[in-house]
Amino acid sequence: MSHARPVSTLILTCALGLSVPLLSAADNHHHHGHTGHAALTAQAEGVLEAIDQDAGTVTLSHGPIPALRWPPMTMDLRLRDAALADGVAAGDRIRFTLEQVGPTDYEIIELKALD
Ligand SMILES: [Cu+2]
Repeated sequence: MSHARPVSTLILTCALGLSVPLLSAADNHHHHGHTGHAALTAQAEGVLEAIDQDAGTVTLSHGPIPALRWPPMTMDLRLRDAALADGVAAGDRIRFTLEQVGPTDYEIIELKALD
């Protein structure tokens, strides 16, 4: 393992990069707080770097995610359900779906290994 870069710094970078576009998108959207609004989700591919079963998180390297305006990066993400990591292992190429759960907060709601 050669994880020289602290993951927390990378998450912060990710969140900072997101805050401005998300705020302006919210302004344009005229959101009135009604329920039943579809959650923002995005699908992407990457490499699973590590699984933390106890914390319910994974570390992954993902390619660009245009829907979120994310550049390629390595980051930690929370699993909606820890069982999502049952069929995958560190080093697997994966496809995953993120759902936005807060202003700069995302959870993995689907995760599966690619061939
Ligand atoms: Cu990221």
